[in-house]
Amino acid sequence: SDPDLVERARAARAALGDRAFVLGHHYQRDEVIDFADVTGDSFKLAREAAARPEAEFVIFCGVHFMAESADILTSDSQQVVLPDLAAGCSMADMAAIDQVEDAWDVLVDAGVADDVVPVTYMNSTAAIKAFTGRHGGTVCTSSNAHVALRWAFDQRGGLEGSGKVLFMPDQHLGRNTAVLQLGLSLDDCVVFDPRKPNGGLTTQQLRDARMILWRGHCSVHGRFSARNVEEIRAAEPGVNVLVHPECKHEVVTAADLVGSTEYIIKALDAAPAGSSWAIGTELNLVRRLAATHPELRVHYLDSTVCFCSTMNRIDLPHLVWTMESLVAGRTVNRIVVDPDDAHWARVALDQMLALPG
Ligand code: CIZ
Ligand code: SF4
Repeated sequence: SDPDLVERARAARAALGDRAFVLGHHYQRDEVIDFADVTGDSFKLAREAAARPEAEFVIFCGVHFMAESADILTSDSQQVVLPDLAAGCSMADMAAIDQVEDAWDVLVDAGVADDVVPVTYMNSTAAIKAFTGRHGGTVCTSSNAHVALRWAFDQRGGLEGSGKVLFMPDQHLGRNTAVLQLGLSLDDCVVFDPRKPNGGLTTQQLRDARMILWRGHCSVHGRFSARNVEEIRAAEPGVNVLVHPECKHEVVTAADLVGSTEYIIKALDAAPAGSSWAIGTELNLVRRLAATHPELRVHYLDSTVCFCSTMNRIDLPHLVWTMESLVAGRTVNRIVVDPDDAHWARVALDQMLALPG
């Protein structure tokens, strides 16, 4: 990157000192990660932010829903700042609160709402987390989704009972977890499409379903296919295929290992020298893993470039502008969650933190 900008970033960072804490998501560009005080997945970063009450400014290098979670978990006097407000998440945007409220009305009309416990992935707006809290559900991450689902079914008599989960917004994480970790069948899962009347489902389908999966997906992880797995196995005998659970069911079943970004990082840290890996997650992270593990053969599962375009919006110019503005006494791009939503989202986040294991 531009040496001038790097110099300006260093100067602004030094001027802010302990007043600022910079968080960097694993999918961020290297030029941004270089200035992160801590790196992590969305869950780890939200907790790191909450553990820094002395920081006046939390500069969140990630996407909008992550900055919202940081605002919910930090104190009112702390300001959470997102260096580019256009850094959204297409998956989170696939579940708008009015669509979810309408979907709940469909469940009420079908006579099944009392059986349903909502579970929302961390990758959702604060409004969806608040909806989940108001309806007695929980947030989950890709590491604890199986625990969250078991807990949700236990609220309605266990897996053998007649309870159901409304899982938002990622249909793939919901399906993969229900089928591969809870032992439900694909037939137990239906997809609720908010663009269709009644979600595109009959009342009977809603009554029979155990998992009502919101029709959302990640535009990065959703691109990998079973063919990518076949091709890398043919090209690279002995390769270990490791993918994120936001990938399609066909990809996850074809892979050798499935796990969150933190899991992927730990798996490579523990991998024997000389072993070969094909990773199905965001490209900034895979490139960094390849660079930090010269003793391994690290491949990208899909040879076509696949960054998360919104993660990539946070670049060094935006970070410099943000830090220089704060140095000059101007708070820019502050993320503030509506207090009522923040309260109920916190209820759903606290429920996740109280899950066993
Ligand atoms: O796909 C993402 O954006 C992930 C895995 C986020 C996170 O850190 O949970
Ligand atoms: Fe959203 Fe996918 Fe990008 Fe993550 S990688 S921020 S889920 S679009």
